[in-house]
Amino acid sequence: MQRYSGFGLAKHALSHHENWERQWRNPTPKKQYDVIIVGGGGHGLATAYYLAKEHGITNVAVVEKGWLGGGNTARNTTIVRSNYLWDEAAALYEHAMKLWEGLSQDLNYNVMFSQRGVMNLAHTLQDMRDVQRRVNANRLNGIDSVVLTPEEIQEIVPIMDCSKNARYPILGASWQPRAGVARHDAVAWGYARAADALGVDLLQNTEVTGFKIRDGRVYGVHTNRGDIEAKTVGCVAAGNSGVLAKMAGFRLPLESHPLQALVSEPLKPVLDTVVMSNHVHGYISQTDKGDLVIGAGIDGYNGYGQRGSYPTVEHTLQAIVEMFPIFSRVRMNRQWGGIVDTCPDACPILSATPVKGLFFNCGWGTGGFKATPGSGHVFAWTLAKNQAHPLAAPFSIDRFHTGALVDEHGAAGVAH
Ligand code: FAD
Ligand code: PYC
Repeated sequence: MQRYSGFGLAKHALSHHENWERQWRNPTPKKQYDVIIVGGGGHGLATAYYLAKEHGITNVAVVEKGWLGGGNTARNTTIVRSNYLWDEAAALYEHAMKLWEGLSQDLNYNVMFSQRGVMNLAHTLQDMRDVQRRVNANRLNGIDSVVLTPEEIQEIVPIMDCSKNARYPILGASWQPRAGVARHDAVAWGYARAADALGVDLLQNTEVTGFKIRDGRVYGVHTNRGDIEAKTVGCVAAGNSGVLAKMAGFRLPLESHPLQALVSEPLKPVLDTVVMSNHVHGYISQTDKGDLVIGAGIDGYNGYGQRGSYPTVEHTLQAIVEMFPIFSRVRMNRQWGGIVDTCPDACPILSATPVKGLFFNCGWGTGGFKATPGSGHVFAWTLAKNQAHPLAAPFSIDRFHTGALVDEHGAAGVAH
């Protein structure tokens, strides 16, 4: 990253932004690429970056209908952790965690990865049993995870009401110290800049409207800017994956739901970790700017609205204020929604499809931000070698026929 002296800062503060250097090109689509990635969110951009960097495949287009990182990448609450229950999921998310730990250096871009710890609260005896089971499973997989008592929780978060007569008494929590948050926009921009520098074409305002398929094999996409050919196409379109699968002539076992979040006015630093409660449907962290970032469980209906709704805000804030009475008079600034693509087992799909050469990376539901580097890394490998990466293999769509589901509802962190 560039460093500025005091004089440099003053010069840039007074200069006009028209002269700022662009971080990536705005190329005209070529007729043909080796690989097309549909979807310019964090996962699509990471896939393109690792294709170029690790496999030397640079004749790649990322085709994005809007602007880079404007989907769920820009709408999520940035929680990163790897404390999943089953070996297959834990291995995939821990692979991502290790990449997060070196990502700013790798991209030469500050993604503001902050390992401030993530706490998942337990409010009932069954919650506690689930916490203990998951923490034990995590430790067997070499993942840092501990069970906290209410006293230990109170020490880490002095402003939380941990008293026995709270409306939702806290019996304990799981705690992953290496978990935390990262800056979502910076993740998209860092991957975009690095992919562009390696020769990847980032095509914004370019919507895929259909697939060119002949004899059961893909050979390109139709877009609002004309047809583009490639023998390998990877779809990484989160909440729009079902729509794209339909265009290709098959169905995916996905449901699309809105998931909402909101932020408050900025406050002085009061909360230096992430607190989540699946039981009461609320979680909270504080950004470096001071805003409280608050999220809810998914909306209980299918939909493509990217808006917030008053009942969800009210329900979530009730839970937050019960846990944090200190926040009862904080004003909320903004609310929004994103479309999440949930699978029956709350795990992703990283898979070949019935159409040769066409692959899907989707189904991350409420929890894909944390997977961004790992998802891109293993999906790039899968596309480059036309073979499932060992960490991706358990997440093939075949599992919905064979029954080998990986049920991660308990670790999903957000109520489904
Ligand atoms: P996106 O960023 O949505 O990118 C997909 C892109 O595909 C979009 O830019 C879209 O415009 C593009 N696209 C779609 N259709 C087409 C088309 N036909 N042609 C071209 N382009 C197309 N996860 C966590 O791990 N931690 C969290 O704290 C967390 N909080 C969340 C909070 C909320 C409110 C929401 C909504 C989600 C949250 N998530 C969280 C989930 C996380 O945001 C997603 O799993 C992740 O960002 C998905 O990344 P992506 O790159 O696959 O999708
Ligand atoms: O998966 O940790 C998570 C998460 C937190 C908020 C939304 N998803």
